Amino acid sequence: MKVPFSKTVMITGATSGIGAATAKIFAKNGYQLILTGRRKDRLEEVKNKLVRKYGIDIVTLCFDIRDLNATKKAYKSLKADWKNIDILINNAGLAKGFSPIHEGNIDDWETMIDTNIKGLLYITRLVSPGMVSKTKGHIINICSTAGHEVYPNGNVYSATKFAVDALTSSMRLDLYKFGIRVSQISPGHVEETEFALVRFDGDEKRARIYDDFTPLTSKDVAETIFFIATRPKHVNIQDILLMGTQQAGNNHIDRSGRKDN
Ligand code: NDP
Ligand code: 8X3
Repeated sequence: MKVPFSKTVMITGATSGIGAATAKIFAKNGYQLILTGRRKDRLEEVKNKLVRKYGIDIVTLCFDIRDLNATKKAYKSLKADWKNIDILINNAGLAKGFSPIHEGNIDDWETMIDTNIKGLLYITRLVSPGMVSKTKGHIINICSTAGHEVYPNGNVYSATKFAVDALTSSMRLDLYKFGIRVSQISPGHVEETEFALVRFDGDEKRARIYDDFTPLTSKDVAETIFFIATRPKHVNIQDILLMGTQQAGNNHIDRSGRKDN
C-alpha cells in the first residue's frame, strides 16, 4: 500500500495506553509506523487493526527496551528505508510500586530506572545519528507531571521522570544545531491505559484510582502529541504540561466525583 507521504514515526510502547492511542492518530493521518513493545500478540493486534482501517504501512518490533542488545538487534533488523525515522516518540515506560522510600522494592526501582531512563537512552542513541546525518527529525519524550513535582510514595518514578525532563533539555541543546526538534509532553493522570494496573502489579482494586475524578484520556494525550509533531518546521514546543480539569497538580486533585462530559 502506497502511503500518502513518506513520514516514518517510531512509537515505543505502542501495545496499550498512550502509545496505542498515538499510533491510531498518526495512522489516521497517513504516517507509516514502527511500533514497539514486549507483547507480540498486542503489537500484531494494534498493527492489524490500523492497517485494516487506514491502509498504512506498519512494522512491529518486539523487544524489551531494557535490554541493550535486544534493542540494537531490533533496530538493526529494520530495512534501510525504515531506518529513516522522522519522528521518534519515546513513550515506553512505567511506574512500579507505591511505597515510601524506606519500604521500596529494589527490583521495582531497577525496572523503572532501566525502562524509563536507560531504555529511552538506548533507542535514542540508535535513532538520533540518522536524524543528525540528514539534519532533520523530531524526538518527543513522554515525561509526566511527576517529572516536575514529586508526591508521597512517588519517589523513584518521579526521579526517572525528572531525568526524562533533564534529558529533553539536554537533547535539545545537543541537537538544535542539526535542525532536529526535541519536545516533551508532561501529562497528569491518564486513563484508558494500563499504567495503574502495572503500578499496582495487576491488583484491579488498587488500580481503580480514577473513580472519583475525571482524568485525561489516552486520546487527549495522543492528540497533543500529534499537535506537537505537526507544528511548522520552525516551531519547537519544548514541553506541554497537561492535566485533567480536576487535577491542579500532583498533590491537588478534586476527588469529589467524576465530572465527565
Ligand atoms: P501503559 O502501561 O498502558 O503503556 C506502557 C507501554 O510501555 C506499553 O506499551 C508497554 O508495552 C511499554 N513498555 C513497558 N515496559 C517496557 C519494556 N521493558 N520494553 C518495551 N516496552 C515496554 O501506560 P501508559 O500508556 O500510561 O504509559 C505510557 C507512558 O506515559 C509512560 O512513559 C508513562 O510513564 C507515561 N505517563 C503515563 C501517565 C498515566 O497516568 N497513565 C501520566 C504521565 C505519563 P509492553 O508491556 O508490551 O512491553
Ligand atoms: C503518571 C502520573 O501522577 O501517577 O506519570 O505520576 S502520576
